[in-house]
Amino acid sequence: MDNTRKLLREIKADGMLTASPDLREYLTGFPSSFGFVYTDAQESVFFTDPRYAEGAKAAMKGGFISVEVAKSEQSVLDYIKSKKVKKLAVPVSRLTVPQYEALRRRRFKLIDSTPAFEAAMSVKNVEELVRISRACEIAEQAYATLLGELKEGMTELEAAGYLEYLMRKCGAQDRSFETIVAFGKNSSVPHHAPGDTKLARGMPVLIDFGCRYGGYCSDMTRTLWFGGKPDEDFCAAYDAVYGAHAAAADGIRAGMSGKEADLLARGFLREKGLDKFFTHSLGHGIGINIHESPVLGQSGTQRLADNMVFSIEPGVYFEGRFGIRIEDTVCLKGGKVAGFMKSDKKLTVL
Ligand SMILES: [Mn+2]
Repeated sequence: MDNTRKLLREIKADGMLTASPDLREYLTGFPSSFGFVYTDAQESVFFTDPRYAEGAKAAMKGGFISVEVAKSEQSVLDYIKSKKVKKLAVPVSRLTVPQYEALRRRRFKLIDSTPAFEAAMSVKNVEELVRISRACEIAEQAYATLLGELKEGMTELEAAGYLEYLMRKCGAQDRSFETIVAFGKNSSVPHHAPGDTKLARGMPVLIDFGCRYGGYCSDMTRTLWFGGKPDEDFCAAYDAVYGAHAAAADGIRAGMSGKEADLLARGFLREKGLDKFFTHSLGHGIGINIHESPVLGQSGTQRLADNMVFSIEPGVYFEGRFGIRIEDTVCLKGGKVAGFMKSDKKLTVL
């Protein structure tokens, strides 16, 4: 993948310099922990260090981007200065203070490239959609296997570790964020850190997880009931969250703002008197980053468009008792929501 020229066209600058790992990966398709991508009308150069040079050369062979070993950040800036670049686009909010100072000292006129990156990255191309779809498939496959393996006495950490192992076994390169497994009342903390709580009969189980495939993330949450018959309060709350998920999935249209999308689920929960327990946003964009544009929440001003990928994840949380969240990764196609995920969202009782 080479998105360097596409980005430069959108940013009216003489040159563009990018050092953030996620933005660099978006530009080059190549993951690395160190490097700079420089692009102008004539060339794109990926400056990196010897740990990545060989891999990068192989990955970008035949493409527009050339690979050079950089001696230092200063030498990269000197190179750009030697090309008489005046207006230089950089992701301003990602710069460190020393980086900013170094750019100022060389008297570049800085243009912020962040908005162009966010807009471009939120709309996926066919290759990106294929990778996300596979990341979703792997997550679902691993989850289906895990369900058969959940046993009384198993700890949250054990279940989280096993799910991560299953995703890798199915071909994931990594998890997309720290897996959340919450047993019993721990589920009332939306981002509970798994610990040594043991699974017992008569407990809700909340699992929020995802994996990375070809650099792209999936994100999924299921809440199930383990052992015996779930109590009435839990079932009623589950139905409400399930309904809120369906209201959003059926109602979201291209052209809506993220705030309007969020209100579909929030309004549904309000009718049930549960909106005050829905303490987070409806969803977030998913791509190279597990959280990116667009925001589907009260502050979401960006309009939703075809080929955007985001989560739909309404939830309700009752402190000290239990929490429920149901989350799918979805894409907008033909103006409507098209799901990547096929696994059942109805209440599973094990
Ligand atoms: Mn999520």
